Amino acid sequence: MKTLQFARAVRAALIVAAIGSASTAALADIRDYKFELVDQSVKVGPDKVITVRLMNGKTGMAVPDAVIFATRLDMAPDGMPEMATKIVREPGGEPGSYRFKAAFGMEGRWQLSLGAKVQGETGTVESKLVITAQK
Ligand SMILES: [Cu+2]
Repeated sequence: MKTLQFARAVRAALIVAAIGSASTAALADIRDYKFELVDQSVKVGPDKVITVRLMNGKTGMAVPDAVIFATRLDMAPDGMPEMATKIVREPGGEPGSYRFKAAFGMEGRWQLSLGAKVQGETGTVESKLVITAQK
């Protein structure tokens, strides 16, 4: 009886360990992805196009077909988090590149926040990028 209980306890512990390491691996995987700006600066004005690439840090390759579900562009880096501007997806670009159009109404640093799902990965990629608007 004692042996049987011990065996069950060991099996339960192994299952817990296996689940634990599986979820840790999934989290580590999604953290390998990040967005990066193609150009660090943009001209002040309406209808400016900005391009980001989604990179897989393990392979060094750009990742196509991500589903971007959240975007926000505001001046949080210059102390104006409430100063947000409308941002829309813009078609075109190379695979693994994602383009957006926005009006940059003021010089300074703007923060682009992105949330995305990657095909075949659990979790979400969240990146905050700072782009400088110049005259
Ligand atoms: Cu501002």
